[in-house]
Amino acid sequence: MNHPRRVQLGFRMDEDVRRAIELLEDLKEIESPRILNFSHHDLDGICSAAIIKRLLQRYLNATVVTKLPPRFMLTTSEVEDALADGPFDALVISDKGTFDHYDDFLEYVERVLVIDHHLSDGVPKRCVVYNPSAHRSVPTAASLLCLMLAEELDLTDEYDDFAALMGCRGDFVFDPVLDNCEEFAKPFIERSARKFKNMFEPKVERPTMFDLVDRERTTLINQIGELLHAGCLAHFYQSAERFYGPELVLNCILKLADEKIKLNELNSLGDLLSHLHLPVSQVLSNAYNAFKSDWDLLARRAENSILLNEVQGVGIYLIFAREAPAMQAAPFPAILPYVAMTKLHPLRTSKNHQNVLMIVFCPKTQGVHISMRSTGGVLDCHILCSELARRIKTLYRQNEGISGGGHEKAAECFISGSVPMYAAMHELMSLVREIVQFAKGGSGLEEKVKAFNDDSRIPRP
Ligand SMILES: [Mn+2]
Repeated sequence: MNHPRRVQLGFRMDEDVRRAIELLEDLKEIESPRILNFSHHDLDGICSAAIIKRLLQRYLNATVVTKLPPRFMLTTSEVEDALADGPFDALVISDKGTFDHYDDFLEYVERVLVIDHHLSDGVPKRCVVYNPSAHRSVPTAASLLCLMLAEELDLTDEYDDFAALMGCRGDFVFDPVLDNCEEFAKPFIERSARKFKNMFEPKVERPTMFDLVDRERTTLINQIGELLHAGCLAHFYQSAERFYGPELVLNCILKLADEKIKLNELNSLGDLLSHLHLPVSQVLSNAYNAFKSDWDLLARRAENSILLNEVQGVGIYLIFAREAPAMQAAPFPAILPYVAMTKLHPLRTSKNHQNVLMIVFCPKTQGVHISMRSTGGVLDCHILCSELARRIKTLYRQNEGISGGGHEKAAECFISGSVPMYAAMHELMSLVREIVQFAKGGSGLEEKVKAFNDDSRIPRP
């Protein structure tokens, strides 16, 4: 038995966890079940997919088909396409949001399990959903939730731990240099810091995309996270067009386990790459070099952000810029929003705000991508992005191609289709002006935010 690791208090008592466990236990009745897993194409989603695949192969002797399509929300046509490979006994949707239309997939597959940590836009009622953030924000990563489920069912090993740790890294759950961490993940991160001491040791090297406050030091875990994040983008760079980045990264993580690489003996990225054989190691390091030069380019573009206003201690800034040339077609936050994140803390300190909210307005090949990143405070990125998407949908009577949401401190809004760029900017500015007026008119910003909240049907206590 490997259950003394009762990682999170009350985990087993959670009704949603119990239903998720039951669904997986029931699959034991089927000899070698076929399971379809759709996971988010970012680092956390890929790490979730790695943990799910390893668990289901071990525990159920299952055949697991993993799909990492380049958009966040899973659609019916993607499910239909995947079913061309034959029927499945279960569909697992990980780190891809919690949407009520996920219930529709029960028409195609008998069991649907959603494992997620995004704020919800409507919780499905008939599938099994494990999402601690379904009704109020509980910052964590989907891969940690997958690991916790795996620990309840079966023996896990250091490679599952490593995958969950990388997922937490990708989703900014902890900062190993500052030694801080979101509450939910604390027991796990503390355990990992003991297990992978080599990866948590601060060192004076180039700061990574994950070093948001201390830009002097970094750690190996942040460097590996950045390398793998760049790997997820590999197919956008010409040298690696025949590889699909997310699959490449998934295979790297699985390979470390297959080859039993001693993770606690790695000392540098070079060590890690040397275990990954050609051509994969070459593709990864090329993508990483291209990523770093794109980063420097975008850091210059993001230098002159514009202060729009300050609302109850939150300085609201705007960056209006294009993505790196290779990323202009990426339908997700590729590099620029991460660059913007590194500007939050310097602005907070130098301009004396309690908090900073950065809005990144980025015209792309297909429409406009608006990202919001904040250090916290009264403005909630998820609510603002959801509200913006809702307004533009209503104005343009268009549902396809417009979406918004995410987390309190990081959210996205995608606007494509027939909506012109100036209209997206106009609606964004009206929203900001409204918030400012409410705040200054004394009628309580919380009430306004709550009104958005009710409008967008996001249940919160
Ligand atoms: Mn995630």
